[in-house]
Amino acid sequence: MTIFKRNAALAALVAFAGACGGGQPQTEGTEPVTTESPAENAAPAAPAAETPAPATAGGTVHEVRMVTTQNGAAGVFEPANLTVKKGDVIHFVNVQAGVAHNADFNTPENSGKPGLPGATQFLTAAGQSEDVTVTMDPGTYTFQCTPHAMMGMKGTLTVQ
Ligand SMILES: [Cu+2]
Repeated sequence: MTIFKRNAALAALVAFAGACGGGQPQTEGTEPVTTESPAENAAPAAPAAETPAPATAGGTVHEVRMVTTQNGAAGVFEPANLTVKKGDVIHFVNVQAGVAHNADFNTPENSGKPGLPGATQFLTAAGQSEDVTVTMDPGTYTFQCTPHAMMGMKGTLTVQ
């Protein structure tokens, strides 16, 4: 009888030990993982860079006004001196109707210089214009209005 009791007690002890054998109940590493929302902030596409208008074949356009003076007896280029780059365009425009002006680079001062453009037509109407492309190499050139050159209608072009 006593043996039986003792065994029972042992069994109980074992059972108890067994229960505690595991030690502290281990919480498996189940740290709450806050899963970031996978919804990525779809960054708005960068606005397309402003694409500048493609440069035209010509270079910078320089306007030179042909202004009549002395009641049509003479004239001046405005500006009379300008600096450009090869490939630029000179936009000659007549200001006053009734007086003919042109722009001619075939002047005595330019004699022998290569690449000179031809003379413009005679511009007689107000606002009439003609473009001249700078084809000369760097240097200084004189241009004039054929009818009014003797009256001082001349200009100086510096090509850089
Ligand atoms: Cu003139």
